Amino acid sequence: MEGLELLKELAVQWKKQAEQWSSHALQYFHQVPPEQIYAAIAVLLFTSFLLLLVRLFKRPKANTILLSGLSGSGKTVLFYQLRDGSSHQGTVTSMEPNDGYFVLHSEKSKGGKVNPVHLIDVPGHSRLRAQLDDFLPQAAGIVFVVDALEFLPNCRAASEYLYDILTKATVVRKKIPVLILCNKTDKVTAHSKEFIRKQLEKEIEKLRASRSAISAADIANDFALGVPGEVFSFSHCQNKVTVAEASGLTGEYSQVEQFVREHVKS
Ligand SMILES: Nc1nc2c(ncn2[C@@H]2O[C@H](COP(=O)(O)OP(=O)(O)OP(=O)(O)O)[C@@H](O)[C@H]2O)c(=O)[nH]1
Ligand SMILES: [Mg+2]
Repeated sequence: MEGLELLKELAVQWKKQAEQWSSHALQYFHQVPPEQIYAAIAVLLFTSFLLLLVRLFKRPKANTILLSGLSGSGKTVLFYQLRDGSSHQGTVTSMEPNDGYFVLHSEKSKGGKVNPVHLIDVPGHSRLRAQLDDFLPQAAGIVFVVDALEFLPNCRAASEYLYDILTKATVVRKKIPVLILCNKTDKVTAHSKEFIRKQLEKEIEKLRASRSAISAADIANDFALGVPGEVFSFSHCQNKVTVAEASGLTGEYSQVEQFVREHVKS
């Protein structure tokens, strides 16, 4: 019983104290000239406005996915599939990048708010490839499309292109993830992604040996690839390099969408 009494007394004391404080505060408030109150409100509004501006102009999060790879690997077919859900059969060698900002076709039916993706298909022709550099600073991920059907004759060229990408300063510094996409798996003669990964690693190992000899004199050129003294493996890269399979033509490209969604948050 005693404890209860004590509690009651405490509560009464607290109530008194609170009342005192609130009346003090009210008194003080009445004493303050209205100009000061207006000034305080103005300062408050101004700072919130500034914070809003900072938020608006903060560098936007990278939401661009680049489609790269040799000419004929199937980038443009894939671009249209991701956008429209159809392949626009009969595409020709691209001369200009396809640049689109859209909600993935497969996500259009989804209710709620879905973030659009900025997708750029960079032509594979060797003279047009340099355009990739313009887009790299905004890239959240790179899909490197490989023709799994005609892989062997193109292995060297694909490896060179991939080597260039993996040693680009922006890619290394920003650790831009790369998805090596083995395309055209609808054909039975297409090589497996494991086979392609191993061949690319072997070929890049050769390039690494020959190029590191050159770049010793020309250090500004490259970021060294791999771990010194070890045979090259994609797992040595600073950025995440993964391998996946797809068939743009027949609409099996869920692993590309997964990659896109992993790096451009919805
Ligand atoms: N069998 C098969 N053929 C494909 C597939 N994807 C693309 N192709 C064919 O490959 C050829 C080249 O496809 P594109 O998408 O134009 O190639 P690209 O990578 O855009 O080539 P560039 O624009 O020159 O860089 C076309 O004839 C396509 O029909 C696929 O998944 N399977
Ligand atoms: Mg194309």
